[in-house]
Amino acid sequence: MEKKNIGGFSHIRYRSEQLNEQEMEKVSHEFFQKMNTRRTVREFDTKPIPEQILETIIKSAGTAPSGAHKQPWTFCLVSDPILKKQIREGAEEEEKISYSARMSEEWKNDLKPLATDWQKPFLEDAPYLIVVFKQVYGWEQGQKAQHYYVNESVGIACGMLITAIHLAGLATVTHTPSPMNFLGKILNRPENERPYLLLPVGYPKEETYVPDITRKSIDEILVRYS
Ligand code: IYR
Repeated sequence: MEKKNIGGFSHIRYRSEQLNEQEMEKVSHEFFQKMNTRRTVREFDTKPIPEQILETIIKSAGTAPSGAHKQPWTFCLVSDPILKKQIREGAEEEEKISYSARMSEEWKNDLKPLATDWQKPFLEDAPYLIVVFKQVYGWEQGQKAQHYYVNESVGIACGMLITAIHLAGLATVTHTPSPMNFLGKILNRPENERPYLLLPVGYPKEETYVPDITRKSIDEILVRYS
């Protein structure tokens, strides 16, 4: 390994895998096609999945870039049925209030095409829940350590997590019960960790339906400055 000392810190030579333009086009197009088949799923099969697969998926999320490389994330992998039930009950309690009192009429109208309501059976049906926590600060050698760009870092890691779930042929829904402090209590998380996202992971139910909606076209999302 070729090493260099830069500013008193060890650096290693980086070599990226070089593709020719034809290969680049093929690989990026195939990746787009694969990603374009991802859909948010709200009905899951209870069929078990080897835990090693979930561990590898979480390792992929852990490769995300983060502010000052602080890696300000914790991924809780929940398969214990008692905890899943408690999480479902906690989420439904909040969601019931959200749907009946906290969400605006415009918000509820916007959600109509998605056919969601306060009931969250997927939190018990899916064999795993990944509860992502952001660390608003860390602990290094017994000292409080500052974390930077925590929301951005954890958001990027969650994007990579969702990608890894999809590439494994599994499904998820980005569930954000609000407020979600019940998650820290149920999972007994330390004070520096705040719940960020709740992802049930499993096989989609054999016969399930997703909204017949389309994605914005490239012309709607891309502005060129050439
Ligand atoms: N958090 C609620 C409501 C909800 C809000 C949005 I914005 C969505 O895109 C979907 C649902 C729930 O999970 O049902």
